[in-house]
Amino acid sequence: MAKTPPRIAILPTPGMGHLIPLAEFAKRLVLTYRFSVTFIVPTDGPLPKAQKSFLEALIPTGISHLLLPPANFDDLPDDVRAETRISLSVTRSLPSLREAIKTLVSSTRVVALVVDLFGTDAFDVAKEFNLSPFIFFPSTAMVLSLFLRLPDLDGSVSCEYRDLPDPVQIPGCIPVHGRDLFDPVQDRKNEAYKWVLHHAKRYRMAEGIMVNSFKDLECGALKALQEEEPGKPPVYPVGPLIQIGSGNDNDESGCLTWLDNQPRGSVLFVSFGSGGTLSYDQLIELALGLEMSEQRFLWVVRSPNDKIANANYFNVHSQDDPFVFLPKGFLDRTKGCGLVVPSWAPQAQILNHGSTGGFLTHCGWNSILESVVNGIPLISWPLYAEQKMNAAMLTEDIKVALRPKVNENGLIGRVQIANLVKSLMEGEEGKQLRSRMRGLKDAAASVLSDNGSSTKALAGLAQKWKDKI
Ligand code: UPG
Repeated sequence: MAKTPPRIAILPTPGMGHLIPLAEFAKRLVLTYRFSVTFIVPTDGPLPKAQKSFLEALIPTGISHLLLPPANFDDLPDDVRAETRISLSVTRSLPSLREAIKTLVSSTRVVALVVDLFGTDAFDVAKEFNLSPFIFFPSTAMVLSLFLRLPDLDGSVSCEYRDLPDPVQIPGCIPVHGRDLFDPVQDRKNEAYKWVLHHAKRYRMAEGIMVNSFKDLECGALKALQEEEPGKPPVYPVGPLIQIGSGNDNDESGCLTWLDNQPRGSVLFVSFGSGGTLSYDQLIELALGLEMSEQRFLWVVRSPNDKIANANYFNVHSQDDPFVFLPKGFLDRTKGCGLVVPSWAPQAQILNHGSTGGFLTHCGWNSILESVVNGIPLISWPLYAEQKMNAAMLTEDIKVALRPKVNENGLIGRVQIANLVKSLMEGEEGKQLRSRMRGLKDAAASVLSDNGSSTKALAGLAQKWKDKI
């Protein structure tokens, strides 16, 4: 047993947006620092195909996984919020997690249990087995800072945060209006808020928090997070950790071949992440706006949902054939200049392709980091979770995105979409955003180089874990 490499156990909560950066983190632990890594995955039934094939593709890199028996959610109402469901996927799996870790520690030296933003209940099990509890935070330093401040904010504010007259000041960040704070804090009576607050209070139990960001992107927020304070865990900025080629993606939809035949920097990529959906009316406006812009585009489309914006969060595949919802004749009229693909596309490769020149994004943090690493300027179209905070940072702080405004009908109209797309792809403003993005691209390469700050942060963490053996 003494000769086997030390093992890190990782507990991802549901969602590709959590699994993807955790997998990149795990790859570095295995390839550079010679740890073994096991993902212990909570489930609520058979694993969605995208997650299953993603985890299977990690096996050859030396990252194993085991699926916990499904947690039962039959008692949950249909409108339960994602954060509640995600948190319950962990609490309801604690007995099986305990058994899984018991088996793991009987055959290898497990050093730490890493959870993501909603997994802190697993710390109780970590303690039982003397494993160091750590958090991998897959979003921004700004949102992490808000999590750490939330218990104080909860104690000092009595109204809804959106009714506060002044913006909320998160240390080292641009001021954010209460209505733009992340979704689950928008209704303090909802269970989702209680869960977020519960996790926020437990963040201080962690021995350290890894955040997928870097100093040139979030200088103020990271500086404030790294100031020592009694009870605050050390913060390790290890980003940008992004998927380079998505191991399990092939070019089934023909996106990459299509891009090969387009002029350099000419295509706008349009995607709302792994689970984002638009209403029917908004889908029509977007389609007609893209058409009116007369720019080339590659759009990953899902069938609309008029009730919620994250209808596909737990299963990325479109509920119905999305093409039947597009405006009549749209596909014929845009043939040649636009490509529309259903549900899922190899995003990492698309953003890395020379023909891609802009990205209309829902502002999921992985999507933003993938754009930064490739120097691609953005149109920010936040939908849910913390995406409005991310959009505020992109447009008001680092200034690498254009942000559309919602009209009196609650929609982003076709004319505005067309104008913004033109402006991003061929206007003066687009040039300035692109140039700032290229600066960030260089900075990202630099922090990940041998002597870069993110490499050093990860090396420090790895050493800390090795010292425990
Ligand atoms: N992706 C693909 N193909 C697709 C769609 C997505 O490869 O067709 C990949 C994409 O490259 C990225 C990931 O899936 O790596 C999506 O991640 P992200 O952009 O962060 O979006 P979400 O999946 O929506 O991520 C959730 C939250 C988001 C948050 C993120 C990290 O919705 O708000 O920032 O998790 O916490």
